[in-house]
Amino acid sequence: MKRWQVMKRLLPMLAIFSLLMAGCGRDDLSVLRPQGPVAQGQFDLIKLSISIMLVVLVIVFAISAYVIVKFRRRPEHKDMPEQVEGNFKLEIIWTVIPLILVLVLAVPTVKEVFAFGEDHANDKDAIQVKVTSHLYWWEFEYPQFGITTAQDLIIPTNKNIAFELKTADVIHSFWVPSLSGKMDTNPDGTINRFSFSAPKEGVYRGKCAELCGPSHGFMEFKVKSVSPESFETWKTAMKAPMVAIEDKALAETFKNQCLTCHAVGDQGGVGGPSLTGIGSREAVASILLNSETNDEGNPVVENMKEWLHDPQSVKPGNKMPAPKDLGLTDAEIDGIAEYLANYKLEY
Ligand code: HEC
Ligand SMILES: [Cu+2]
Repeated sequence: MKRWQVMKRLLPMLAIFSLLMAGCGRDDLSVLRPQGPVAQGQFDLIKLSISIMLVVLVIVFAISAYVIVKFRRRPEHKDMPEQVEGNFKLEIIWTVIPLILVLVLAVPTVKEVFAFGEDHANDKDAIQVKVTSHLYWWEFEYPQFGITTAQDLIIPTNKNIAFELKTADVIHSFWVPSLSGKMDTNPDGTINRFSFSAPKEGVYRGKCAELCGPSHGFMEFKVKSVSPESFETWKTAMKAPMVAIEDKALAETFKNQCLTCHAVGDQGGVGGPSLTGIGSREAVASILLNSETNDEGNPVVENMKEWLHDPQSVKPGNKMPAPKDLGLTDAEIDGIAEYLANYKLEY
């Protein structure tokens, strides 16, 4: 193949790669903009190892460039150059230097790994959160408060959050890039623990980081760090009784067809994400972002309708039956969508 033909094939690939990499630069999904102490420690490690590598790279390249220029073959060089075998001093130097570098890397790495795995499970002051991953959604249980929610993990700014991770089906991985590294959720009753904190108020996006099925890429969640006062208000609001649908017939349909799997307030069952206060979540089904502006009016209602009219087109392979297959009419679906979108929690 001629050189330009190779280039013709390589260029589009490079273009696609740069586009893909540009996608990794999202502010709220970046390891390079740490927002908490755990992520900061890990970012410092990245910087340390890259600096060491850069120094080694520059020195090695400088020496080889010097040697290539200085000792290159000249026209007057007719004889075989002197052959050298071994140099004790040099060999010691190039064994000891990497050893020192490895030590410089190892000490903070081990320290950081242990800090990451630090177990706050018995820390009375930490907030305990049991995370259960499901194809394709996240469940968050707060055993200290008797609260279970989904998709948006609400935490106070001033506490360590002690996680206990498990899965309801296959392996997933819990990852909030700006707050900490990844932690797998393993089947067979294995429980993984770790902790982090988010001292600044804000919304941090999380992703499943372990390929788990066709909608893996849509398996997002959000960590919402709020002031301690807001957290208290949120806790109370979560425990309030369910706000029912006004229309009696629609309320009955909702109860029979939806509350079998979903909990709302003090009502409902298990198998699907809790819908309590879903109107104030960051997204519907974790991926239809409610913050994105939308010409058709209230984005929460639009997203809710989009999801309820055809959940499979939003998240292929997800485990929610389409409401129209449950026998709901379009008008009923729209009514429930309005109700859920306006089911908000003040906090
Ligand atoms: C068989 C159990 C089941 C039934 C019945 C069911 N759902 Fe779901 N629902 C799910 C599951 C599982 C999900 C999570 C889908 C995902 O994100 O992967 C879900 C997700 C949702 C979501 C998005 C939640 C979020 O976290 O943003 C809404 C809204 C919802 N369901 C509403 C309804 C309504 C309304 C009905 C009744 C018409 C209903 N569901 C019936 C299982 C069910
Ligand atoms: Cu996944």
